[in-house]
Amino acid sequence: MNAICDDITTLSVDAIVNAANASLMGGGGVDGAIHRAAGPRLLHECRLLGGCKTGEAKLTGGHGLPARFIVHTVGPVWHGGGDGEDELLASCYRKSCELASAQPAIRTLAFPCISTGIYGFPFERAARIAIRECAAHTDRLITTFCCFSERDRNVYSQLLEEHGRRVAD
Ligand code: AR6
Repeated sequence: MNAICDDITTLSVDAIVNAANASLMGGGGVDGAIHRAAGPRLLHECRLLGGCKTGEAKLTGGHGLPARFIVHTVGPVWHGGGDGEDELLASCYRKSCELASAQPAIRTLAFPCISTGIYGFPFERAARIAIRECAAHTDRLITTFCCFSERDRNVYSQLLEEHGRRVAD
């Protein structure tokens, strides 16, 4: 697992994850950027999927992206933490890892910081969940956390170091 600061739509990995909404019809933030970069054939493929529930994940092709696949997952909207948000976010990472692991052509996978933009999930709390779930569910995969600011990347780098120390103990 590693953390970088980049535009996820530019990454040459086997699959990127999209922080989508339940309609899978595109939106703002990273979802909008992915749809713009992938082109209209992505929207066409998404239309056939019948949406996606919060905490679930669905796979499409990458179309115009350098990545061959996109895992679309729907994070929870932050309502203060008493609404099952932690478990739903954990489920996004778990289901995304499982879906990617089941596709033999996927070895490298990049995540954006799901739910931490428009959906308002506290950043560090989300990052701890992301690292814990990916560590537990990505035996076969090389996972990158693709942050959108240096500040966010620093949070991940620090938490990944902590995680590495715990694993080594
Ligand atoms: N590359 C990497 N990360 C990005 C990019 C990018 N090009 N653009 C934004 N981010 P958000 P959410 C970061 O709001 O909170 C959409 O409208 C951003 O800085 O994209 O899960 C969907 O349709 C933040 O850290 O997703 C949903 O309605 C992270 O991506 C809703 O937003 C997630 O921010 C989902 O909200």
